[in-house]
Amino acid sequence: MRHTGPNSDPGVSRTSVELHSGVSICPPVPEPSLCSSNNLGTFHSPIAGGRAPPCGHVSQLSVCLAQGCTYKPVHGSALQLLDEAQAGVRKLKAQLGNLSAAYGEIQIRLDNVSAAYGEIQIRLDNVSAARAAVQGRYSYLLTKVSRGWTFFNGNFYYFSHEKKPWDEAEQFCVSQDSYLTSVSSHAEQEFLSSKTHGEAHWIGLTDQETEDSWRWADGTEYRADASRGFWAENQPDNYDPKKDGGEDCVHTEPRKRNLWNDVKCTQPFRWICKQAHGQAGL
Ligand SMILES: [Ca+2]
Ligand SMILES: [Ca+2]
Repeated sequence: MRHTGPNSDPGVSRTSVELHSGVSICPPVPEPSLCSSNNLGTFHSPIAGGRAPPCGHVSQLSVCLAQGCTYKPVHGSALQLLDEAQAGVRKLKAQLGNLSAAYGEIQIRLDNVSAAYGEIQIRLDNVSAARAAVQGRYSYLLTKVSRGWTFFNGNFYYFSHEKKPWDEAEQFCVSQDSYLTSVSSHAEQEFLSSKTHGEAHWIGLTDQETEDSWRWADGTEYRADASRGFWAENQPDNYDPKKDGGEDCVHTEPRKRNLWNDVKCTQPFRWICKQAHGQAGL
């Protein structure tokens, strides 16, 4: 059998292929191949030594493929480019997935860094506040010392050079955010004694409200048994209650190793103020 076709375009081969026994042949292509002209690829005939017609109309190409022609896209063809583009898209999608994962991890790390920064900021604020507090306390301590106060065992003490009755001395101490001193230990008694320099000083012990019911001006509990060793011999004696109501205020007696003696509250003596630990803020 022989196929012939029109030859409207001499630049395009219009091959007529003889049918050999047992081998099919692609049909002739009436028009120049779009595939060839578009350089999409090449059809190959199953005939030995033969050549498939160039790509033509879709219907003829379908017939050719049905008869065993194979198609091989040329390098750089649109189909290959499409394959490469699809491969590129898949690669980009994969990379996008990786980027998304990396972005998520970076976001988590940023959140962690942000949280750590916040914690550090809080600690810095605490350190700044503590530093300001220490500076404030240091400044307060310097001010107290410059005004004649002495620091001992967590408390500030003020030893006056003036002399006043007990009530006025107590008013002075209160005006300085303190009280006439209490004495709670032998160490404190010895410290006070060492600072009185042979002068009697009021301390904050009185029984003005109720005779023989002693109380400390600063609210410290008076303990008779623990205080017994601080009293001078035969004191307190509330001497001569018939004359001016007896003795209700206590001073240190320098002639008796600065031990305590009750005397009349209206007598003028030097005095000792104490600003306790809590009041001193230290
Ligand atoms: Ca008394
Ligand atoms: Ca007395």
